[in-house]
Amino acid sequence: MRIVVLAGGIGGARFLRGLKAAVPDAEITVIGNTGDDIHLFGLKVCPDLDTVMYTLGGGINEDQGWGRAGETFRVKEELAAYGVGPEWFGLGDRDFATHIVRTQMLGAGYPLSAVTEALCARWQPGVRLLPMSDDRVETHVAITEPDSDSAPGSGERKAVHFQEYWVRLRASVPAHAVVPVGADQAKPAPGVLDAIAQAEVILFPPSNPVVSIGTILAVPGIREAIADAGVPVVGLSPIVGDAPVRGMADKVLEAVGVEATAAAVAQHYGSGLLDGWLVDSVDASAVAEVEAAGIRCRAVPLMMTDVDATAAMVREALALAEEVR
Ligand code: GDP
Ligand code: FO1
Ligand code: CA
Repeated sequence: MRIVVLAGGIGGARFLRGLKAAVPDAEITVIGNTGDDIHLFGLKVCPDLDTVMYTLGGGINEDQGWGRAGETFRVKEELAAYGVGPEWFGLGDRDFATHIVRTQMLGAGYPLSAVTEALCARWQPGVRLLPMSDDRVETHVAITEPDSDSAPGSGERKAVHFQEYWVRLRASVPAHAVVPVGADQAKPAPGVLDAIAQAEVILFPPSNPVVSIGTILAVPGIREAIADAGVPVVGLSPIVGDAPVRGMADKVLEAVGVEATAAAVAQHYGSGLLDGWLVDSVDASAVAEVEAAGIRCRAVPLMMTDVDATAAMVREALALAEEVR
């Protein structure tokens, strides 16, 4: 079966591990979010692509969900000794090598899609991992800078990179707006539209609906291709019991005027895009509202506690896809 999955980082990667277990012979194409990408120390870092690649390739730090297992931070310490930051972003020594290879290849003229393929030749993730675009897209968040000891009463309104919002500020202040800078000018990467057109089913894992899947859908042509593919599109809620399982989805949903509930996220995607939606069993009362919005909905356990539980979620998603086909 040809399956296309739109993926952010941890939520997408863990879901994909369950998908590979549930459907071992599936031909899986992953369209990865690159809106979280950031240039640091002269290097291009692609957190969500790397999280998928390391998770499926067996190199992930399992407890953290991002970065490499067995990581050390010598390079970061040496940079700090030169006074070179940012100190708030934890780039490890093993991970640095990935960014060096990527940046070297980009500098030599290879597009990000070719670079990603080259990196995956080592990790063998067992899926075809495509960046959503080869063009630079960077999600920025409009905030009011919180007061600090060094800058009391600054209260400055400004835009910061999404990583700064999440990793430095831990989403501790409201997001006034979330902007995928460059998305409107970006083209889908080679292979993206073809994979969507040839898919037999399209899945939205429980990834962040704004800064992961929302960013991918903001690349002109991708949303339209999914809506026009004529195959079931089924999503799984990242919101369980009116809160994200982890991360800051509630904060960025608020910025786009969407309630942090499983039903509201389904309606945010809309019946023009989604055919089916899974909510967690604790949100069973949301099923009627989602179905009233024209999206077939079921309540099943949605906690990705281990690969077996995740594979069971995948089977429910594929069963729902067959119901709406
Ligand atoms: P990120 O890029 O690392 O933030 O990862 P994604 O965008 O792919 O996924 C983040 C989302 O995954 C968050 O909104 C979480 O609520 C959701 N998530 C994480 N673990 C689980 C889980 O076990 N079950 C469900 N339903 N959602 C989860
Ligand atoms: N997340 C953190 O919370 N703190 C970090 O220091 C951090 C470093 C980091 C380095 C490489 C990488 O690929 C991911 C990293 N992440 C870090 C995770 C990542 O930035 C975010 O979880 C996601 O992009 C949020 O959507
Ligand atoms: Ca991410």
